[in-house]
Amino acid sequence: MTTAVETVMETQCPFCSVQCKMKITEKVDAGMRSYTVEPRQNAASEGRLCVKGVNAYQHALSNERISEPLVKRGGEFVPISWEEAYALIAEKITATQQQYGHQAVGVYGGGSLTNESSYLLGKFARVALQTPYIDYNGRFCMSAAATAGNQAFGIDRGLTMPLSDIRISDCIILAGTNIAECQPTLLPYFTDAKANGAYIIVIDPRLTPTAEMADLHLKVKPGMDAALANGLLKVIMDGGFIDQDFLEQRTTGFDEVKTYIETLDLSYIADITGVPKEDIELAGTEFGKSASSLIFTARGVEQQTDGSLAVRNFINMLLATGKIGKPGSGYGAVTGQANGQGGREHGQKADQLPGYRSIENPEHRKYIAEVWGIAPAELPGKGVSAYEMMEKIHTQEIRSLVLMASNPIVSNPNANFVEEGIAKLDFLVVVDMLFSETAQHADLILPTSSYLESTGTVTNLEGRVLLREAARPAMGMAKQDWEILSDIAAALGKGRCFQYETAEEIFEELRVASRGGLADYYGITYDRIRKEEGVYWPCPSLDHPGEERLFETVFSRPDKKAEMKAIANHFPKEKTGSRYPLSLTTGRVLGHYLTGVQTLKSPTLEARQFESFVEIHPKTARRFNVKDDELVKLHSRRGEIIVRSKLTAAIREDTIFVPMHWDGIQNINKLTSDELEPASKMPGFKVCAVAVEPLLASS
Ligand SMILES: Nc1nc2c(c(=O)[nH]1)N[C@H]1C(S)=C(S)[C@@H](COP(=O)(O)OP(=O)(O)OC[C@H]3O[C@@H](n4cnc5c(=O)[nH]c(N)nc54)[C@H](O)[C@@H]3O)O[C@H]1N2
Ligand SMILES: Nc1nc2c(c(=O)[nH]1)N[C@H]1C(S)=C(S)[C@@H](COP(=O)(O)OP(=O)(O)OC[C@H]3O[C@@H](n4cnc5c(=O)[nH]c(N)nc54)[C@H](O)[C@@H]3O)O[C@H]1N2
Ligand code: SF4
Ligand SMILES: [Mo]
Repeated sequence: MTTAVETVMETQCPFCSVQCKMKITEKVDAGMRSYTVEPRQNAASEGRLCVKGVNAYQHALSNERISEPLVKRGGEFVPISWEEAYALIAEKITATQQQYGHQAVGVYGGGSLTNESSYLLGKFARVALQTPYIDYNGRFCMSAAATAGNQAFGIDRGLTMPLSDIRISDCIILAGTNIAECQPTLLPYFTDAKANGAYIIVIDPRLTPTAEMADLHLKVKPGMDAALANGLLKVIMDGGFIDQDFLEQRTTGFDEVKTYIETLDLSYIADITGVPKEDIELAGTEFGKSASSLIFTARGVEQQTDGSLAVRNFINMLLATGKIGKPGSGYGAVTGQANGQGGREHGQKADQLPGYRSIENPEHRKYIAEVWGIAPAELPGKGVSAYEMMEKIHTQEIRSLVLMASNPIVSNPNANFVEEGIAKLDFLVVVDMLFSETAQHADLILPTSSYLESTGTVTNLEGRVLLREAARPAMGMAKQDWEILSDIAAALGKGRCFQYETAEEIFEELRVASRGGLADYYGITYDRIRKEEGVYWPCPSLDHPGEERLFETVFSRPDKKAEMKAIANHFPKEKTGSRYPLSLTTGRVLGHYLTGVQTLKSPTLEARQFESFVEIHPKTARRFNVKDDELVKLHSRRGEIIVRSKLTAAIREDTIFVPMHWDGIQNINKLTSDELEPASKMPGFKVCAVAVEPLLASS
């Protein structure tokens, strides 16, 4: 008789920014493997898990994992040893750089990487490759909110307050955030707030599961949030809800805002935003009269070519009423990816050095050069944003690319153009654990560890630094991301600066590198995280508790005040018209994650939803001769795709919605526009002009 063998893995979900903890038990009995997944208590998720977390073991243990280095020969991927892989990279990168210069090699990262790996990726680009060209997928995620936070407050931390403030707040605005599907384990914070009497306002062109919970749903036209916030500011000012003392002591710029708002007419705002005037009045009054208020924004507001401006206008509402830095009041940009927060602090960004330092500031360069053991002059200057890197790939200014933790052919806007560029690269190295559409174009694929097999810290949406420890050995020949980077650096002759045995050693260096910066991790250690179940940054010393609530007494700008700014009404750049009559907006569904590489490899999640769809209002469908549940063609100025129709009155009549989780013929980014917001370089994923027609003419 055989006895069953059980392996217990204590881990943390690889997907969204809540970072729920869980226990996975693998049971092998008579050759049969089975798994049970249980949530584990932790502060943010309070012991909850969503359907993605419950099934996250499936892709990680899938037999489709890449488990050895693969080189493309004659159009086929064939296995090679790590030594051969490193030798090939050294040969190709050296050849590119000798012929075209250091900047001909680019590095592209992602917000799934741990703090240790994303820190090292930045160091790898600057020290091992000496290239200015590094950026990452967070450019498409948090960049607009980051720009707004840096400008208004002087710091970019997603939530200015702990999650526990939600339950004690009197009025909560959720603008362009679909918590119920995108951070599902946080939903009870909001339903509890509602049970405690909070008034909840959701701003979204669709009646989402999040909007269903609201007291008031403002079904805004895509791209019109900044104007809507102007309308709300008008109601707040006309109602006398402003906090004069706070404005005088803690802010600058209010007079400019006031002067502009006084020129506005609420009926006109109602007209251009598509939100009835009475609803704007009701929302502004509820917000204004509440004793405490929170505003959350996510990608619906931010992934626009005015993303940072729209966010600033929501921040204007909080500042005008003095509702920040106090219990139950504050601003939250709901971070997206597992390490979307930490991944944007330690040097993956084109213009950034660790600790949120600037690569253009001589003092900052000097400090980091010293930590890295190089001369400041050896540090390259600033690079360009993620999509701008794709443009440089297209023009072949960048000829080789090291890609780690992203699938840009599916996640960048104007995807046909991006794919054309990627196909031109002389040499593409992809570090991944699964075959993404982009990995298919690689010359070399290096197998990385999944979340179950790697150790490192991630910073959740609250700014709380958590430790995820390896729960099982690496699959096959896979290594950890930071090991791969260190090994490549050694192959390039830069091993001296990349001598690490463990992730903790990298974290120890990161602590010092971030010390004194805006995102100061110096006081955080692995031991502290283990004992305290996570530590908030900023945390400048070992005896500092970490800051849960920011801005209680001062803001982080040099003058210690928050900056208000008038945001003039404006419209999305790409207009609908006779050829492209509808606004397309894009986003997510509960069961899938980003470009679907991981969740579509999970049989349970794939079965829930195996193909993409377009949400279209029944009246609009009739207008364009589209029936329910049939294949339709969508096209924009940039491309076309085919998806299945889903008729629903939950969406505005002038808008259609398609999720982003599918590639190939269902890749919605073949349609989206590459117009970028000047300040943040965020593309307008959430609005472009499209046409819809049935795939087959009806008989
Ligand atoms: N299930 C699931 N969860 C996820 C992810 C996932 O892929 N799947 N991804 C994670 C990541 S990386 C991120 S960034 C977050 C994203 O989290 P969210 O930003 O909440 O998700 P989205 O669905 O992209 O967009 C949110 C809402 O914005 C609305 N919207 C569209 N256009 C507009 C507009 O012009 N104005 C307003 N006010 N709203 C608009 C959409 O209808 C949608 O309901 O989710 C994280 N969690
Ligand atoms: N139209 C439209 N486009 C969008 C958006 C939208 O709302 N609408 N949202 C944007 C947003 S917010 C985001 S965040 C981007 C995300 O878009 P992508 O950056 O393309 O994100 P993923 O699909 O997560 O791709 C991650 C890849 O990294 C691999 N991976 C996962 N974890 C690790 C790891 O630890 N190490 C390594 N080496 N690899 C790993 C996965 O297997 C996968 O192949 O998409 C953006 N694109
Ligand atoms: S996807 Fe997010 S909410 Fe769901 S289990 Fe994972 S971390 Fe938690
Ligand atoms: Mo994201």
